[in-house]
Amino acid sequence: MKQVSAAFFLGVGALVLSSCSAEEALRFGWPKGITPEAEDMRHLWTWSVIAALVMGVLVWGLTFWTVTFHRKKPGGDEFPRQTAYNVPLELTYTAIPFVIIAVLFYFTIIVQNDVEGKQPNPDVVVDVTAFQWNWKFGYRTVTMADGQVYNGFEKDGSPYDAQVAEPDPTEEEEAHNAPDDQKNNVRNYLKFDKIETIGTSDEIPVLVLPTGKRIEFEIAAADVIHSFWVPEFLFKRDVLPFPKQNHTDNRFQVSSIDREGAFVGRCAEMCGTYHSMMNFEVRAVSPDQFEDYIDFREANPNATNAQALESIGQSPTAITTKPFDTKRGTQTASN
Ligand SMILES: [Cu+2]
Repeated sequence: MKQVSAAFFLGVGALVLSSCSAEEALRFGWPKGITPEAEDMRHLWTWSVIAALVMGVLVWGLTFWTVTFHRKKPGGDEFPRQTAYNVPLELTYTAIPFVIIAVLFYFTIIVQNDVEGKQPNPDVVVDVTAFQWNWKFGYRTVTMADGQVYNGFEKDGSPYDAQVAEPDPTEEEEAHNAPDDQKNNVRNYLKFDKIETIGTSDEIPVLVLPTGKRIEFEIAAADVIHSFWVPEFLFKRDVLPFPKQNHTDNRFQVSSIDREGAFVGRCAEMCGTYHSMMNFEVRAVSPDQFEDYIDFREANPNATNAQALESIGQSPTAITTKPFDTKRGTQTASN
């Protein structure tokens, strides 16, 4: 047993030495989270891996002990002592896995409840719309430092392309009278806000958010299933069209973002040809800068998001990722 524990500590020691720090080693490959929820998940992950390693070392130890010290002796033909149908032994090794599962289950539920926990009146509510192949972010409500609430909600959507074309009254009438299953084609679950950031093929959408504030995301897809993923949140959730009919909880919160900076976001659900270019960026800024940003965008509805970012001294374009070059049109038959 002494050798086994020595081997374990050697293994952990090697892990620690091979990386920059013990903290990084104990993340076992996960990114450094920026929300309290991410930290909770990281603790669960770290302890689960340690538990699995302890169990692994025990099993490997027993395996090697068996094959090393209980080999067939040269010349000896008799069977070793048989222990099949040993009821206490079998009960023990049935009971132990149940205990392990129960412990893992308990801590998983605790962390899951924490991650999925929502509180009324979050400081910022963002409407996230995913579409092939980009993102739209709208600021629905923002509670300012003086307690004033900015309300930027404009309307629920009709069909998605109705934001450019006026809805056709006959179409609306038809949709209204359509059988229930066809009514589902009316995408009035989509949200439109006064301040919106829409990504294009040339520009990565930068979602500006304040640090230290509770933020709610309401996610919905305009077409197929996408997935909202910010690796540093250690969290992703599928973005479905028709969230209600698809029985998905399309709202989640982070209790705060604890570090300023730029963090890449991605679509994590294979959603078609340009799925891989469906990136965005979360730009976490101080609450003061965030208020200035909202004020600027409110006062300058025709200004671009890049101009608003510049007005608060931030890089106008994404830092963590760049638009994907499809190289269309530059290729000829010969290359
Ligand atoms: Cu997607």
